[in-house]
Amino acid sequence: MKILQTALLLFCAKLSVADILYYQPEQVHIAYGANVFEIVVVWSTFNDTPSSVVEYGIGGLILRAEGESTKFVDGGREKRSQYIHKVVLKNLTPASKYQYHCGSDLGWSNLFYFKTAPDSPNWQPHLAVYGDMGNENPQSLVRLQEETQRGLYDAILHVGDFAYDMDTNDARVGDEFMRQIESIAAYVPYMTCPGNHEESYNFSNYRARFAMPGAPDSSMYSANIGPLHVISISTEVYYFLDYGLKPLVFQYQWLEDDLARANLPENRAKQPWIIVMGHRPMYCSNTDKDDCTHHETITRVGLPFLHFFGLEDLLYNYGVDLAIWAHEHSYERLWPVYNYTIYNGSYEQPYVNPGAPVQFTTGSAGCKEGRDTFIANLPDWSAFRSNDYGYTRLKVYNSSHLHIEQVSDDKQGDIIDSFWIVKDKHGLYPGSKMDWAKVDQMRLQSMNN
Ligand SMILES: *[C@@H]1O[C@H](CO)[C@@H](O)[C@H](O)[C@H]1NC(C)=O
Ligand SMILES: *[C@@H]1O[C@H](CO)[C@@H](O)[C@H](O)[C@H]1NC(C)=O
Ligand SMILES: *[C@@H]1O[C@H](CO)[C@@H](O)[C@H](O)[C@H]1NC(C)=O
Ligand SMILES: CC(=O)N[C@H]1CO[C@H](CO)[C@@H](O)[C@@H]1O
Ligand SMILES: [Fe+2]
Repeated sequence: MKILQTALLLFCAKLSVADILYYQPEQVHIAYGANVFEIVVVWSTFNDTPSSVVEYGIGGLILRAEGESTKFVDGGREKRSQYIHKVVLKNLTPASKYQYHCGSDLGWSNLFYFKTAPDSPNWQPHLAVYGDMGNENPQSLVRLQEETQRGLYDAILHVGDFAYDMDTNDARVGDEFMRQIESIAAYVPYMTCPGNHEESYNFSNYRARFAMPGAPDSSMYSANIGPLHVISISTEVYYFLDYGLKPLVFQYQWLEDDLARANLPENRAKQPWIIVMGHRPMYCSNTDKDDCTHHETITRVGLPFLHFFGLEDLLYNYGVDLAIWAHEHSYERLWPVYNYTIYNGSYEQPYVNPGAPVQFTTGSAGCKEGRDTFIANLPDWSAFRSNDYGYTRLKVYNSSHLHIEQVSDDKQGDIIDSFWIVKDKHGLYPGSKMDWAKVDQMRLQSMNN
């Protein structure tokens, strides 16, 4: 009898390890779908489940949506695999708190919640923004957890460099990081762009784990978040040229199309604020040997000699309001600068109708590489810099006022820098050379759709 019991126990134990335990959902995170009333729920299981389900609703789990899973095999030696499930929740009711859990009949996640945006032109989205956080030494995480769960933010922008690195230790570091950020990313849309630490195996960990809106994959997309048109790009296509020029050229053309479309009057009226986020900055005054410490950043001026595909001209010509970068493990705010010329006469009253895109770098959320230092002299285009650990808060008040502040983790959450961008009107800068043929082309395209 005893032997039979033990055998049965062993059999069950074996079953549970192989067939039950790994059906349990983990690494839950959400993102905006095609619009802010669509939420994409993403999670992982180590064995596949017959279905991928989110049960959700306002005040109870009364609704159900199904999606699908994709097998992801890491490129490392062990070829570890997992199943990444994606379910899109559509037509959500505005300004509502939804509860949800995800999984299948073989196992459900914890109960989470998110709040949908109001369906109003007066919505004032409030975002947390940072890059370079890491699985080890994620300095800003605890404050972000606290503030996210207290409902301070509508969404988060993680500007590249996630886990250091997601593929490390056969992608176990990626799994650990995704578990770590569940405490924020399961509650507010976690919007991303790839950084250099995501490069291994052709950015496959990044591509597989995040589900950003738009085609063809999570490395370039745009999202309308109330009055914001947020464009996310990969600066890495300029640096890892062993993947060829095709990704760079494709992205450049996609970006110009997206900017032209965003500038159609009917679109710019709804989303006056155009923000571009990418991992590596065009300007920086750090001491490390990065491209931005030299004069000619490849993202800024384009390919060597030919100078094709430079981003600075594109951002300037299409009236981008704000560019956000990371990668340097510090915070640095710039005066409105174009081609090393500052387009603002008054340093005391910054950013009132600035004559060029405003930009800042926020890559100090932590990570095991620590802080980056600055060169001794403050360049004239640099307005403020600090290498305190921390992150940025961005809040849009209305079509004329956008506010940004930098939180220091070293100083217990104190604000070490804050500024307004104030605009009477959005659109082209005095010297902008927008390609109007491109805009017309986008107009035709949008009419045909
Ligand atoms: C990298 O991945 C992209 C997207 O999946 C693919 O189109 C491209 O061909 C890949 N490049 C290489 C060199 O494998
Ligand atoms: C940028 O500045 C450089 C050097 O001052 C100049 O040669 C170049 O023509 C400028 N580019 C543009 C697009 O104005
Ligand atoms: C926009 O918001 C700012 C900051 O709250 C406020 O001072 C300003 O009056 C607002 N403008 C309009 C047109 O509501
Ligand atoms: C507020 C302010 O000083 N704005 C200035 C920004 O830069 C342009 C171009 O140099 C000036 O004309 C504005 O007066
Ligand atoms: Fe980086």
